[in-house]
Amino acid sequence: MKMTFRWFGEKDDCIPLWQIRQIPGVTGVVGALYDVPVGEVWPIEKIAHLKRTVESAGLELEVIESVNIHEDIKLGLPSRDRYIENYRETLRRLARAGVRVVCYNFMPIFDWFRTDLARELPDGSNALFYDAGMACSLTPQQVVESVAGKSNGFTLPGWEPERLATLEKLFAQYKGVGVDDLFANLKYFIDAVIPVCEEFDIRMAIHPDDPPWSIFGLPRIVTDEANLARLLALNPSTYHGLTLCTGCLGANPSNDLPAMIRRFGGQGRIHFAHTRNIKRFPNGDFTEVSHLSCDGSIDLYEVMKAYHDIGFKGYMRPDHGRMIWGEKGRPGYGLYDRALGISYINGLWEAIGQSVTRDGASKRSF
Ligand code: DNO
Repeated sequence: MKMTFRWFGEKDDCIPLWQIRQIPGVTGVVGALYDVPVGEVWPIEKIAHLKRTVESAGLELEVIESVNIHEDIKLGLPSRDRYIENYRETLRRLARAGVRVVCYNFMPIFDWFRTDLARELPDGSNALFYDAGMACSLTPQQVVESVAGKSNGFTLPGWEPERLATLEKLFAQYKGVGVDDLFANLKYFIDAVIPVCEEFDIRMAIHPDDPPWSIFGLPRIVTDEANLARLLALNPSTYHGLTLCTGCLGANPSNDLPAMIRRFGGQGRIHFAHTRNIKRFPNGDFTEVSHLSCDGSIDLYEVMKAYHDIGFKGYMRPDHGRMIWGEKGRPGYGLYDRALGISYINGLWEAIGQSVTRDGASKRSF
């Protein structure tokens, strides 16, 4: 397992690389180019600059999150071929720069979705919150406005204002696009990029839908074990794999996360692990919490045990954290709580490895 930390770049992250370098166990950052319009080829010089910046801080750049997918690809429009060709070229360039995994999502219009970016928790910290009732009563436009107004001045990943300015048009385009269409459009895309991935040794890792159910009547397909199996079956190459996000998939209580990790990880199809906790409420609301198992609904010990049991060698990152100790920053992406999350994950990993070694069953791999 290789521990990483998401970083939004020199201009758009208030956390400097030297601080990330000092978090125990972190070997690399998960980066991206945020100023290249979705669908365009990533410029070689910009990739090289990002790589140099990260490496000169003593860190690796082996994971990109995300190379976003143009809506025309998700919609299956004839113009998709141009965007897919661009994507293939971006993959070649990233692979030549040493990137090994690309995380992406296939959610129509919206990326992750919350109703509140700073809900206060009993200990005075705050975190991202999903209010199920409010999610049904708000219009997409109201959601966009409320998210933009509360992001502490940062553009949130997946919530780029240019794209969301055309909401009405996008919703009209998705009329009549159902789950089967989305699967077919994903297959078309994956079949086109996987040969490049195989040739250049770079893996695709699709991120689950967050939350893992339909919003505003839009289809969503990366939601549960059956759908993950269906999407992996679209192309048998192990270069076509998953980002297993416990926080996203865990919002649905029927998702058995350790079982999914054992099944898909055991098949070599999990390339990237997002590890975090959430607390579900009986009315369908959920809040993000610290990574600690007893603070939320997800048993992180069982999650890490499953990764350990399958001998997970992929990349992991803590996912969102709370805002604690008065930190002001990008919602979900402060330094302190994510660093605490890493230390907790490292502790679980070491303890699981030690107990396994003592039983004589296997060796520690961290
Ligand atoms: C939010 C993230 C997502 C994720 C994308 C992957 O904080 O978890 O924006 O990066 O869905 O493409």
